[in-house]
Amino acid sequence: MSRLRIAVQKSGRLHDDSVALLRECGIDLRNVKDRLRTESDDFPLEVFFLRDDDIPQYVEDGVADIGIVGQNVLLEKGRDVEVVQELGFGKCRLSLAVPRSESWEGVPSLEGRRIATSYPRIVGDFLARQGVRAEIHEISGSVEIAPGIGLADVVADLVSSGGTLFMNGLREVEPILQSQAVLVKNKGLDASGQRLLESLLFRIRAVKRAKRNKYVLLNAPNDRLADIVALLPGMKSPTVLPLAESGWSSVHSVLSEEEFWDRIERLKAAGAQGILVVPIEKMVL
Ligand code: PRT
Ligand code: ZN
Repeated sequence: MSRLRIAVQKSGRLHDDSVALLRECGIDLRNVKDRLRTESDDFPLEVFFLRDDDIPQYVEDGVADIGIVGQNVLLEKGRDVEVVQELGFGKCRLSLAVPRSESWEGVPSLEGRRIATSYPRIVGDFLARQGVRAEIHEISGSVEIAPGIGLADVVADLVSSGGTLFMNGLREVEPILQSQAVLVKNKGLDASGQRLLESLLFRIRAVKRAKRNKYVLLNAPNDRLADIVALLPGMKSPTVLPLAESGWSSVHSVLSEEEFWDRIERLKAAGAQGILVVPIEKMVL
């Protein structure tokens, strides 16, 4: 295989983040606007721009070797592809929502009711697991208007901020699925394709890790150094360098997003001063 072929959404909510991720991996793409395909000069990658609904099938059929698609679409299409990496963008949930004026008595109360959704398979499986029989009406867009026009009693739709449901007089009552964009691969990818995928994954993981972490520099009085260093994990261990002013050191380390604020407060309390926090572009372990 000379080039790895990746399927990416042509336009829509996943397009920009997908292209940005490839660019952050050092893969420059020429002319992504209004194109059906493009190639990269600096990585053996060919990009197909498609509707997200078609991506699972293209990857299953091997027309594309890999693809970026939402877990919601992947589950709905039920295609036989392998998820190789969660990408952390395109986050949303598929949720049940009812008109705000109505009470909610739980999933069993859906028995015999009409549910409008673009995700009949996921919703159907969810109801079957709960032993509830309801009428699923598949509609391809503007699901949120279905109760207002008398088409359904309840909707199951994607939600991120909740603004769309709110504006349509609906209330989110039950999450069915949490979703984000994932990288999928064709299960029969050959050895050279697999090598290219590994190299792409190596870059993606370095970019993702870097985003989750910050580089921290601070000044520490030497008599407090032991306490301060103990608060900083670092990639191996923190770097400690003497400052020009005697009795002081500069300490450099890496902190993850989750522990960040807690550690910064404890570092200050332990005597750290002049704390600088800097973004990291790539992080290779
Ligand atoms: O043309 P194509 O078929 O490729 O695109 P599309 O119109 O089918 O999909 P698109 O671009 O809208 O979404 C692509 C993917 O983005 C989805 O499959 C999800 O994986 C992911 N995603 C993340 C979302 C949302 N967030 C989202 N909020 N997809 C859709 N929405 C819609 C939702 O359907 C509702 O209409 O946004 C509205 C709700 O948003 P809030 O913020 O008001 O709650
Ligand atoms: Zn779509």
